[in-house]
Amino acid sequence: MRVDVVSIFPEYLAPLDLSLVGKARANGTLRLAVHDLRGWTHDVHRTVDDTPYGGGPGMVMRPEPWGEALDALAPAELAPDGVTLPRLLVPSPAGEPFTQAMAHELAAESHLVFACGRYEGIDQRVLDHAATRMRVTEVSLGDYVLFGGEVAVLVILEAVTRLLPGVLGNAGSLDEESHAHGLLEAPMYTKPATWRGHEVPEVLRSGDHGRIARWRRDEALVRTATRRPDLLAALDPASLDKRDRSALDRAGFPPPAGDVAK
Ligand code: JAH
Repeated sequence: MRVDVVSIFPEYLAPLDLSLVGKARANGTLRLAVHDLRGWTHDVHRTVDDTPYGGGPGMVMRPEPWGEALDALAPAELAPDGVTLPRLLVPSPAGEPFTQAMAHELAAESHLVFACGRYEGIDQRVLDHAATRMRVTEVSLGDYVLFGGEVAVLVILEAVTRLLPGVLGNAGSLDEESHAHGLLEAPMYTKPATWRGHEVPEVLRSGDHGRIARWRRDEALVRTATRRPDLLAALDPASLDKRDRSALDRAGFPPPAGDVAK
């Protein structure tokens, strides 16, 4: 996968050299380039912002450097595979929520371009014009405001890179992890069996794989009901069988209405 990131603080993206994202870059799985937006300015002060039309506080990123950057990185006539339009991602508190499902979607793309805004954001016409030759998605990591989009890009690229073929190997199972099945995961433990007076639950040391699977499923259900009632409510009621419902009931949660599986 090819990825281009445009920012006025390219050094903010330095962590992408590290850890497993850095390894995916080093072995060619991820062809990532970070670009300084100011390289597409022409005035002596390399200006990237200006005052907002209509008034108000703060500054807005001016369109001209962004237009040149996107012309250079995603020329209209030259998609990498000659067919698919590159995908432009713009982190913004006004974007659509980033989810594990979106991470999977992005991991299947051949070319991503990230535009990191600062200040009050990027002139809207940059996105409107880009949409004539790229697929544009404004994306939010959650309901809070940062100084700019750079940290959001770090998060998104970490979530996407681990889904690229060959990055995880068999050590990490993508279909058993949190959010693959819409539930939070059960707690995990390792040795020693007793630590500072706290014991690992007996069931996990029993060697009874059936009981262990049931215990983990119950923990996942109760955790999800407690911490993320929104996720529980979004489950297909038919994905909960009688034992699931009884686990929720024993913990004092009304199971979602609907047909019971099995
Ligand atoms: C802030 C440009 N949802 C996290 C997030 C993403 C981007 C921004 N803030 C929060 C942001 C200022 C300018 C982007």
